[in-house]
Amino acid sequence: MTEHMNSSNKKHDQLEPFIHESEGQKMTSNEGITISDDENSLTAGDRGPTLIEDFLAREKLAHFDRERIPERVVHARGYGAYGEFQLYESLTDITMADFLQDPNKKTPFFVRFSQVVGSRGCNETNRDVRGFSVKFYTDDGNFDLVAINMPVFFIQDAIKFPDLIHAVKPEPDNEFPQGQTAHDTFWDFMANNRESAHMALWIMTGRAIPKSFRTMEGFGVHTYRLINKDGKAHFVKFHLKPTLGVHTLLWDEARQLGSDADYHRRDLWTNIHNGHYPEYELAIQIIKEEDEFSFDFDILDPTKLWPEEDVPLRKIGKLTVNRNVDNVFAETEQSAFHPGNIVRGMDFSNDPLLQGRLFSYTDTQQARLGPNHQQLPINRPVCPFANNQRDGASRMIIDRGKVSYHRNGLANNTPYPVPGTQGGFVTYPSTVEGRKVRKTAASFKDHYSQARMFWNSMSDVEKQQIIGAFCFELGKCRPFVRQEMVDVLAHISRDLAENVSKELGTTVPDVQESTVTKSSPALSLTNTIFVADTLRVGVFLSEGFDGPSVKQLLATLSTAKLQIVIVHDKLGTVTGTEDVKYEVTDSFLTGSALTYDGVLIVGSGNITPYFTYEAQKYTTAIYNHFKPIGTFQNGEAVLKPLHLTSDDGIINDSSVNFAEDFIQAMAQQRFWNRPSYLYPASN
Ligand code: HDE
Repeated sequence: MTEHMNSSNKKHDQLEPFIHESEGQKMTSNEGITISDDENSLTAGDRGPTLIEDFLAREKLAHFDRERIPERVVHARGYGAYGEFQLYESLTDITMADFLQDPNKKTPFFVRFSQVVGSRGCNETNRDVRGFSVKFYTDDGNFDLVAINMPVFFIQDAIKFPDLIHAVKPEPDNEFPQGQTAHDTFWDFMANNRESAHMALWIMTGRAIPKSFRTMEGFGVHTYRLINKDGKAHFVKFHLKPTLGVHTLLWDEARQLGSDADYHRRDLWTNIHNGHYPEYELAIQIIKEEDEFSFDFDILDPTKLWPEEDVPLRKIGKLTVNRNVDNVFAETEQSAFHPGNIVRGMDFSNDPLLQGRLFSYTDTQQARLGPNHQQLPINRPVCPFANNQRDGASRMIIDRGKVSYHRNGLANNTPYPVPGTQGGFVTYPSTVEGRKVRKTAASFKDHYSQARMFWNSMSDVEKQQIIGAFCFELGKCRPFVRQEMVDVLAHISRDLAENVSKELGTTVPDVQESTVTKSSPALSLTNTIFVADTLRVGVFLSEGFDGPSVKQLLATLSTAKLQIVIVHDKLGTVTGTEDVKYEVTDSFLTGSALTYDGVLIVGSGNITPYFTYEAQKYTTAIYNHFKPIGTFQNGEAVLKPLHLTSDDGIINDSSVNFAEDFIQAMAQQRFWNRPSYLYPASN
């Protein structure tokens, strides 16, 4: 039994026999031969050559030589975990999908978060779209929601995907930059493929530099269909909404935090390990089939979103991520997702991007993992499976019997197909008509209206971040490419193009900007959820602090679900009056100001000059990144000499409800009224 064993979870039960423990075992070869010496190769004489007959050394080295498999061509760097999904209310009205019927049923899932561009070892705080793939192990087969953290995509037709990826990957002649979009070929692609104008804005927001996987939304992007038992279909889009809200880094923070390449996986693993299970609500937007043409955009176009104000979200259940993997290679690296993995009660739409994906994913898994990848423990369905497919590399199951064909008499014509009326998967009989053509539908040709709606929906701070991001990204490109992209921006918003141009030395062409005035408040992160749960408070504790009052304060903060990080001059323990002691989590040397969501400076009678110097350095960084600062007892003495120009988000213990006020400030997370020099446009 592993520490994860939970017998009510079918996936955990299924994995259990595959879990292999080496600890406490005698050492053997893969063939089971007991090994007596694992440090010396077999040689002819003490100083002689190694003998080829050394089957033990050969086996060990040959296996090592094959330890790596090809990384995913996109989304190579990713991190996964398990969880359980539970429905809020039955969706029988719109789908037959087995896992969407019974609110009492728990469906296990595996989730993999990823970055699109970088290779497996790239930095996790790079600006990039994030993948959010979920494999639901339903009782009726696997459903994969292969989503990203943005609701739209760069292109409309799958045939352009290799071009997009060639443009965004490191440039082929010199192979840099790694895992980033700030280079010529990417922006040259964006400028010359105008359908990407909307996505260009999304990737310049904080969403492309998420604070953590725990505070990231997921979007299925494409239009799918749900079908009920009467055969009635609805168009739907899938959403995943984190219960902690959507929170992002600032660009300057992302760059500094990048000194830890594992920033996001460390956060996810640690929080799951500590029992702070990330949660996401699964939501759908529904459009009736008869309303397919009622919108000012084509609902099949993946560069368009369905404004939530027009097509409301229906929250249908919750995903709780509650178990780390035992082995990243076996589970996360070998996981294989595919948007074509749908279950009875679902179907695709004609979205041309989705249609192309339906080919690409199985194909890529064949290349990466081989023809039997569905049999790997991580990918197996938890329901029974049987068919006449046989053999191939690394077959894991042993197919018993002579018969591997349909129709047969020898096995009583089994395995047998099940009619749609009795549980078999049936394709929705949508009408298809038209001549074979290679062309973009006229309804797919408006590239600027939703981009403008998105721009209109941003707060001033968000607009500033978008401008700053364009200045950085295009600033890394040659002047020709900068100008190409400013031309695109001018079609969306003249204001945006002018602000970016000021920094880049480009000129704004005289083109008609979009006249769309509509905005969608749901798109602005000022309207996300703000809670204190799991936020990290760096508590700067100096030797000799007032024991009882600090103990009481920290207990209150913990009750509010804040995570306390004790920071001190050095590791070990820090002791206050009445012998109250705390184990130090971070010293000023091992910690990093930007990993705290806020700080609490606790003074004492004997603050050392080193403590003052470091605490002030940390606090300045916290202040410049708009995060809350609390001072307790004479912690104020550390803060005062900094002469901070705004006291917005700075709480001192003269406040009557100090603990509550500080908790509330933590929940607010950023105080934008402070002066900012983070972006050129803010000067
Ligand atoms: Fe993917 N994509 N993609 N993609 N994608 C892959 O499959 C592809 C697209 C997405 O965690 C690959 O197993 C094409 C949209 C995620 O393992 C590959 C097109 C969306 C992941 C592939 C798209 C995605 C992938 C690479 C254009 C959001 C990570 C390795 C039609 C809705 C899955 C692999 C994981 C991975 C192809 C566009 C999301 C090559 C051809 C749109 C989250 O098959």
